[in-house]
Amino acid sequence: MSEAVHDPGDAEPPTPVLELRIPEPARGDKPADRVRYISAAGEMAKPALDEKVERVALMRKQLVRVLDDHGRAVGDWVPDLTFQDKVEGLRNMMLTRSFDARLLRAHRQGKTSFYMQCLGEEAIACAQQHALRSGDMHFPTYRQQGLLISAGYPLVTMIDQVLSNEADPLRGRQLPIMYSSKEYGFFSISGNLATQYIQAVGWAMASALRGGSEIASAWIGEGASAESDFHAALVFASTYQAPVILNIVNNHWAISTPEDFARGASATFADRGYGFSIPSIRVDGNDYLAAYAASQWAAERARSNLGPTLIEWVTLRRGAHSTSDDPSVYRPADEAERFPLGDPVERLHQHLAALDDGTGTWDDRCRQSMQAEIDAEVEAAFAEASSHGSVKDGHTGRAETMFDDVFVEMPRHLREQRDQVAKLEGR
Ligand SMILES: Cc1ncc(C[n+]2csc(CCOP(=O)(O)OP(=O)(O)O)c2C)c(N)n1
Repeated sequence: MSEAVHDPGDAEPPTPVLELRIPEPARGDKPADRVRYISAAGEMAKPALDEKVERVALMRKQLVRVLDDHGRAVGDWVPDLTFQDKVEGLRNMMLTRSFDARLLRAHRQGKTSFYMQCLGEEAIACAQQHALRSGDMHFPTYRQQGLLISAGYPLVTMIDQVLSNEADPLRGRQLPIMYSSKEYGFFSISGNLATQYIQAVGWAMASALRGGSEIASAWIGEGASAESDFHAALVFASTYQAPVILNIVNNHWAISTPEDFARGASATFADRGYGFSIPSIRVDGNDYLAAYAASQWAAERARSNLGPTLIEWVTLRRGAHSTSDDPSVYRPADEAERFPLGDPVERLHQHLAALDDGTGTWDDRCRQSMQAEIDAEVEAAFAEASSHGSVKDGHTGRAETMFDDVFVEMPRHLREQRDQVAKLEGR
């Protein structure tokens, strides 16, 4: 306690001087400290869909895990996935990783101004996409490209968007990587963090109001969960029991800010949901099978009118925040190596290779040939998109189209401005 203000002539006890708690990074050196409360694979029981929030309270502290250190799937949460489903899951994660690597290279080659990868976090989006249905709507951040890729969205169109070329469906109006596709259940990404959380809850409420069967899935990073929009979304989601999955991807870093800052005095991010009476669980985000099972559980709860579920996905951002960031100045180089939950691609590969239940065979050679086929697919998509040009070589949408797609009938002053732009550009 700080020095007291005390007048010797005063009979009252001294009043303590107020102190403000300034958060300090509290990560210990032991790898386990990074994740807090690591449970063993299979340790967490799977509750009934309608289990009371108090009875799943422990799950906001612990960690749902399915894959053990030997790649075996154990416990109540083992999902009902075929061998082929799992191979497809691995392929989607590898495709996402290969896509990211190619676009990162494109940035280094000066072909795009900006890129953001999701290295190390692929399992979460890829598995959840597989657990949801067509018609459901994701409200993603910039780190869920795995949703689009797993849904089979054309890679060429994604690259067209990153290059802001003439084939970019968003006509160069969005920052590279801020995709949008209503058809693929991928709501337009907003650069303003957390806005998508309230939009997701509103969309879910509307779906229920009109008697639909589609659910929403809200996505946020742990850093952005400190924004007031996140809390407002939880008020509405819990009050109206909206059919929504509330994902918090805890990848341990918000650019250079460690997760401790946004978490504040809570022990976990999932703790946040409990205060709103929302069943809240922590899940090993690098375990594809756990990610699928938890997403399916939350989706079924939403579809059965049991309301929202909050999921804190524990993972690690293995790469830089974006191409504008240099993590070597604020975090140890061996962080990914020491991270106790490993790598999602390696773990699902290990699981497939260890399967001895007769459902299928998988080995390093299968993986190598899949990798070669994926890299060729990405390279071909890149070549095709590049043939549409890029903003860098002037092959971009025409400036006067910036006023399109906003009003049913364009107001007169905008029509005039559009014509002026066209004239300036010599059209
Ligand atoms: C409202 C708002 N505040 C700040 C930013 C700048 N900003 C962009 S990304 C980012 C970090 C977000 O970290 P997190 O939510 O943990 O997600 P991650 O990038 O780790 O996936 C910040 C501060 C922004 N885009 N919008």
